[in-house]
Amino acid sequence: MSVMGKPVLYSYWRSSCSWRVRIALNLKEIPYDIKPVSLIKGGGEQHSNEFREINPMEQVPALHIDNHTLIESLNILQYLEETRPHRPLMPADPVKRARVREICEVIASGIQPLQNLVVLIYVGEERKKEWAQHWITRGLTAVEKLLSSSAGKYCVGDEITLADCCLIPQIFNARRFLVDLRPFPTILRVDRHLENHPAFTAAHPNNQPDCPPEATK
Ligand code: GSH
Repeated sequence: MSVMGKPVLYSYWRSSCSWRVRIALNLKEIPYDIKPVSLIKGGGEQHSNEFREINPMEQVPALHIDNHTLIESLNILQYLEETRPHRPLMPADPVKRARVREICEVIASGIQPLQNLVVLIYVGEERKKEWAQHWITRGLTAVEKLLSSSAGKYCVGDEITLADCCLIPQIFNARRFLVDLRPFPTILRVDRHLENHPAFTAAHPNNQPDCPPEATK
């Protein structure tokens, strides 16, 4: 008999990388518990000795699942896809799969790391907004170009894929840093199609147990 309990997601409410995984868990209807890790409190719980044992990169998310603890959001998404294929988030067609992966990579490697908390602290309070706007705009310009040939209702065709799990949190971050999104009509169209989707809404930062009440006002 299996003694495996519910998966536990180490997550921070406003973390776009945690949000990617929350969306996929919701879309696949996998029940999970959240263990909040505050990236702020006391200089950041991600830097504690206890959390460093979970993720030596001192970042969220981490997912405890099937008696293993996994780190790196794209790796986690892929594991979920391989072990829980019942609600696929990758297309069957190899070219479309490659399109999904390239959008995920551009966001996960080319945009998000440059707006990460450790990086913004290093850049400094004075320059951080301009810095984040510059790199997010540059990255979304590439994403818009990719979507102009791949998107239907969603990032790649008319089925929700892992690319959408990565894009929606990145749009939230763009808005947070007051990036002008008007040059990105395809990105905005995909966003509109997903803004009221229950799996995305439930994963939204404002609906997380560790979201501070003042953030939703
Ligand atoms: N490549 C990692 C992934 O995709 O999981 C990046 C994870 C990451 O950057 N997480 C951010 C974090 O924990 C939140 S979205 N930052 C902590 C810090 O900057 O101190």
